Amino acid sequence: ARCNGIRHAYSCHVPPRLLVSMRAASEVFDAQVAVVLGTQWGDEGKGKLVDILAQQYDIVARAQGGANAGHTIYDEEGNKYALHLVPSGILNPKTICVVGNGVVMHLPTFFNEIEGLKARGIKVDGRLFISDRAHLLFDLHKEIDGLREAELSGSGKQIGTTKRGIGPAYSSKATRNGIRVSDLKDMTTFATKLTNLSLDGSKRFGSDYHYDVEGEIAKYTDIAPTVRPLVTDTVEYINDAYESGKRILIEGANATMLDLDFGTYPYVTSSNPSVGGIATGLGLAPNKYQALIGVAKAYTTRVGAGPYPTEIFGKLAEDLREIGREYGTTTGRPRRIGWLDIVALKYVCRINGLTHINLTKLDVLSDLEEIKVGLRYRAKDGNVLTSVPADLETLEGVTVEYETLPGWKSDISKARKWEELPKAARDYVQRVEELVGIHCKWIGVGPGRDAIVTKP
Ligand code: 2SA
Ligand code: GDP
Ligand code: MG
Repeated sequence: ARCNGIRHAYSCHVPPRLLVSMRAASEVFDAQVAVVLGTQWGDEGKGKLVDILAQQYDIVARAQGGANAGHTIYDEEGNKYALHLVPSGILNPKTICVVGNGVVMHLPTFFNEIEGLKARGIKVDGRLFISDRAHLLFDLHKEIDGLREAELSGSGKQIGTTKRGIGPAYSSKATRNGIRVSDLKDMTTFATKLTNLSLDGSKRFGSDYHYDVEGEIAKYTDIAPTVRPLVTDTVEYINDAYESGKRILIEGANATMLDLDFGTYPYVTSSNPSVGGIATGLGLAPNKYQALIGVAKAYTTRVGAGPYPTEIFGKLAEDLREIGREYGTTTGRPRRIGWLDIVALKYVCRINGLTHINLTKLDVLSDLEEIKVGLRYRAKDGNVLTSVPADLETLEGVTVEYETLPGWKSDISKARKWEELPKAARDYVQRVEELVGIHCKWIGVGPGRDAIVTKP
């Protein structure tokens, strides 16, 4: 269904009881279950939106990824929080946070994060649950991640991972010798399982592989009693919560262009950051999701290697990197910069069935005379590609055809209402909506919690 050429999720797609008019982000977003997903290569600003919406939700849940994710939030006083494993609902005291079964859990990082939050006055006790089915990510997974990357560097084919052990942890899960949170109930069996798991590293990498199994067993024996009170059958918890009318916000990590299946494989992460990973990573069925919110930067960034058709180089990229503070939240790596890629965005909208978009960091483009958006990929043979190709060589070889839009050349960071944005900025947003066919409901104009405009 289309309204005025634009597919408006609100006016056309959702049941009548959800038809509410919302003028400010603080107004109630009437979806009992909403999912927030990254639509590009990560770092679109998912954490900020989740933090804002969390004020209206009873539960915020993570479903996939691990401590590779870096979700940055600034509170009203400008204090910065960088979350990796703790869901971005934690700053709202009323919200319960759930780490679902699909997340790979590095417990020392998780507890460090919790301690850091407590030290800053955030009440965490009784508000955080982790799935008994979640797989544990150990230092051995980080060690293997580093060794694999080092091995690939010889051929120049490094993925550019965060070295947080993500790929190896999901490998253990798929190989079926992974260790789950529920295994912490019996430390004797745990010790045998970890000793066996470690053979995957020592047999494969020999003397290059360094891992203190005994030390790790001792460490986890210490941690286990602290973990146990948080361990929950989150499948039952989340479904009971849903059935009793609780409002649930699901926080995606990473993004669809980094999806193990739909991303630029092998330059991807090892989970499914698209909607499928939400279903398998939480155990709440997809027919319960009433809103699927895609977060998209008004331009794009990518950290790590891999094809990036609309990438920008030189001074413009450097300027945007500085203005947008485009450095990794987890590793501090400079992010690559590019124009908005409509071909990729449409592909991602389809895969996820997005109902709304949060277009973020529009303020970062404010100095530009003109702004480009990538409209089409033309392959080396001259043909226009109708979607994102699976074959990397084809993707690397495309020429992007752009549309150029006028910039607004004024500060928009104080705008809080749609009418307060300059016409050229509104036109930019409307053009994006028109091209992807989805309502850009929220527009980010700064990193702060209040720096958001709701588009009617
Ligand atoms: P991994 O570590 O196995 O998941 O890496 C595989 C690819 O996925 C990319 N990746 C990310 N891309 C953007 N942001 C991420 N989180 C951090 C952030 C990144 C950081 O919020 O800034 O701090 O560097 C993230 N996590 C994984 C990664 O770059 C590889 O391309
Ligand atoms: P996530 O991984 O999607 O949660 O995103 P990150 O937190 O890794 O990176 C997004 C960065 O952009 C963070 O530093 C945010 O504070 C910042 N940010 C989010 N939205 C906006 C916005 O609208 N404007 C500006 N200037 N910064 C934003
Ligand atoms: Mg991030």
